[in-house]
Amino acid sequence: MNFLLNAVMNPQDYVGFTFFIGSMAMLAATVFFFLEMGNVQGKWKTSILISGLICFIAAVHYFYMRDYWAQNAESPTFFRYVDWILTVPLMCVEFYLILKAFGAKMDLLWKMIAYSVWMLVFGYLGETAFRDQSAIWGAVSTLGYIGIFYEVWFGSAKKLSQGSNDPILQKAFNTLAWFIFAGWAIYPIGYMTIDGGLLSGVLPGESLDIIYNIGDAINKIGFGLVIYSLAVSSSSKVAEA
Ligand SMILES: *C/C=C(C)/C=C/C=C(C)/C=C/C1=C(C)CCCC1(C)C
Repeated sequence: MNFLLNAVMNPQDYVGFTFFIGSMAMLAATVFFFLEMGNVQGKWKTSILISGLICFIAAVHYFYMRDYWAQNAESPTFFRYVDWILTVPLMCVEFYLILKAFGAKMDLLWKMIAYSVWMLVFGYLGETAFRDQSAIWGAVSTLGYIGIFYEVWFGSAKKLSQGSNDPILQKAFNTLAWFIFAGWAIYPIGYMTIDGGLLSGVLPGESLDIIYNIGDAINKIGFGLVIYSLAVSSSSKVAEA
C-alpha cells in the first residue's frame, strides 16, 4: 500500500489536488459500479463490469500519477498514456456491447480500437519524443479522433442505433455520442497548452494536467453512469413486461 501513502503534497498545489480528487473519485466510482452489477439484468452485467474496470484502471493510475506529480512536479505522461491506452479501447467495447443486440459486428469494435490506438500513439509521441513539433503530431492524432467521431455520429455505430427502434438505447447512445464530441474535445485543449501549441501563451503550462484530470472525471465516470442508467432503465422495462 506504500504508493497510497508516499506523496507529500503542498496545499497550494492545485494540480496535485486535482490528482488527489481524481484518485478518490475513480475509486468511489469503481466501488459503485462493481456493487451495482448485482442490480441489473444479466445481459447488462458485462457493461457495468466494464464501467467499473475503466474507473478501477484509472484509479490505480491516478494513485501513481499523484505520487509522481508530488515527487517530481512534472506531468506523469507515461502513466497517463498507459491509463488511456487501456481505458479508451474499453470505452469502445462499451459501444460495441450496447449495439451488439442490434447487429454490431466485431469489425466495428476493431475499427474503433484502431482509431483510438492511432490517436493515442501519435498524441504520446507529440508529448514526448517530438514535443518540439507537438502541433503536427497532435494534428495526426486528431485523425484518429475524427474516425471515432465519424463512426458514432454518422457511421455504422450511428446506423445501428437508429435501426434499433429502442428509444432507451437511442437516448443513451446519443448521450454517449455527445461525450465523444464535447467530453473528448477537452483533451486536445489540454494538449494545445504544450509550448508551441495554439494555447501555450493563453493558458499556463500546468493547465495541461488539470484539464486532462477534469476530462477523465467527466469521461470515465460520466460515460459509465450513462451506461449504468441505460442498464437500469432496460432492466426495469423487462421486469415490468
Ligand atoms: C479516459 C480517457 C479518455 C477518454 C481519453 C481520451 C483522450 C483523447 C480523446 C485524446 C485526444 C488527443 C487529440 C485528439 C489530439 C492531441 C493528442 C490527444 C491524445 C490529447
